[in-house]
Amino acid sequence: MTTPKLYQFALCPFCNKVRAGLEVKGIAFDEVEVSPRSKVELPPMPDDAPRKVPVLEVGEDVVWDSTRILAFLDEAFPDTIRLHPVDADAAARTSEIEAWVDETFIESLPPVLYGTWREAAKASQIIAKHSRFSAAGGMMVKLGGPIVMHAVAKRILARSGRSDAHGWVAENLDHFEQLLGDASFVVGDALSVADVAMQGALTCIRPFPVFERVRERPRLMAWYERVEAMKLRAAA
Ligand SMILES: N[C@@H](CCC(=O)N[C@@H](CS)C(=O)NCC(=O)O)C(=O)O
Repeated sequence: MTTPKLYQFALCPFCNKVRAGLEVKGIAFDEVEVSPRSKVELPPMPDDAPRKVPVLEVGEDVVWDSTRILAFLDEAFPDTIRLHPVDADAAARTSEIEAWVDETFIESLPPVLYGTWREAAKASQIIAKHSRFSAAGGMMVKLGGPIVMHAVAKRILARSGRSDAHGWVAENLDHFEQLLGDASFVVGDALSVADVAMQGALTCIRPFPVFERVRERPRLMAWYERVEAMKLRAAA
């Protein structure tokens, strides 16, 4: 089989969610950083497919949408750790939490990735590290992207009716911590797509000041590291 290719933006939480899935499964992959405006790097896709990342290409298969990609991985790589429980109740619970991560938690992230100029500068550095765009194109992505995203982040925060971006993330962390309780994983006693979605999204904010809000919660941090250790073991 050819090496899977993940088409991504380095700082897209949905892409980090898929990366976490690939990593816990120990699936080696190549990453292609996509230009945010033109998205010229994307592979050919049907007309009705959204021109969004993440997109995963595995041989002839081109799959888009993080939720669909993680489901596809369980089918396409049956010898790897399964992310979707076989038990119907557990499966429903994991999907519910995955949807909460996608719709509620990830919504609160742009204001802590780009909300202050310090954060936007950090974002720019990370994007630069992943990009292999031409000098002019690269400059547009490194500087233009974070400037545009700074404005978007401000709009998202205003729309939420809040003024404290880090406080918003902290509220969401409270919710996830309650779901986790004292358990090792968020649903049942095995890793699932619910853990992968949240841990991937958190990995996206790890280099940013807001990650302090995770570090200051021992139970949450222990869970984060538990999933991280599974990635390292799968890679070994
Ligand atoms: N539901 C999709 C959401 C993907 C998504 O919103 N991706 C954003 C980046 S975080 C994107 O590609 N935006 C580009 C655009 O809308 O032009 C998923 O789970 O993959």
